Amino acid sequence: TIDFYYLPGSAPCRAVLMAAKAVGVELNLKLVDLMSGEQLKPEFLKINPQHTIPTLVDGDLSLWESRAIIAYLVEKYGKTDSLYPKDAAKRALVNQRMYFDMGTLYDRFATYYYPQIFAKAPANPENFKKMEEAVGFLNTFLEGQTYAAGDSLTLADITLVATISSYDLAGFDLSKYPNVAKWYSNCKATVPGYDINEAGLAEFKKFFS
Ligand code: GSH
Repeated sequence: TIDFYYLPGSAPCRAVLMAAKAVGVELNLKLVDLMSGEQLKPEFLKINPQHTIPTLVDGDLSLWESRAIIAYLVEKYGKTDSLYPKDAAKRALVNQRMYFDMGTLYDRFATYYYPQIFAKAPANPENFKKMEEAVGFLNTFLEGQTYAAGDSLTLADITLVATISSYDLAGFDLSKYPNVAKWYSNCKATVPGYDINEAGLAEFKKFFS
C-alpha cells in the first residue's frame, strides 16, 4: 500500500489526488488535521521533518512536495509517459510550468490571501497586482494552446488547475484572462478525478467565509 497523508482542501494535496486518479494508482488516505497541529507530532515528523502535507510513503520512500510526488507516481506506476513525457524537451516544458506554479502562481496566491484568512490581516494591493501579473503570465503561456505544456494533458495541467481553481474559489476574477478561463473550463471537463478537486475546494471554501 501507498500511504498518503493529506487534507482534502489543500491545493497541493488536491493535485496529488487528481494525478493518482490519472495514473490509476490507489492511495491509502490518511487525514492530517493541520488545525490541531497533527503535522507537528513526533510520529509525523519522523515521516516528514518539514511537516508539510501532501506526504507520500511508498515502502522505504517518504516523499513530500506535491510536484515531486506526482512525477514519482507517473514514473513508477504510469502505464505510459504521456502525463510526464520522457522526451527531454517535452519534459522540460512540463517542469517549467510546474516550477512556475510552485514558485510564482501558487506562491503569489498564498502571499496575498493567507495573511487575510489566517491572520485577519488587511489586503495588500501590491500583492494583488503580483497575483494579477502571475495569472497574466499563465494567460500568455496558454495563447493558442489547449494544454499548459505541449499538445496533450500533463502533470502541468493538473498542478496548475489545483491552483487556478483556488484563485476562482477565492473570488479572483478569471474572466479578464480569456486563455486561462478557456483552459480552466476544459480542465474541469477533462482532468481525471476533477470531482475530487471540487470536493476538496468545498472544504477549502470554509476558510473564506
Ligand atoms: N510546496 C509544497 C507542496 O506543493 O507540497 C507546499 C506544502 C504545504 O505548504 N502544505 C501546507 C502544510 O502542510 C498545507 S497546504 N502546512 C502545515 C505546516 O507547514 O506545518
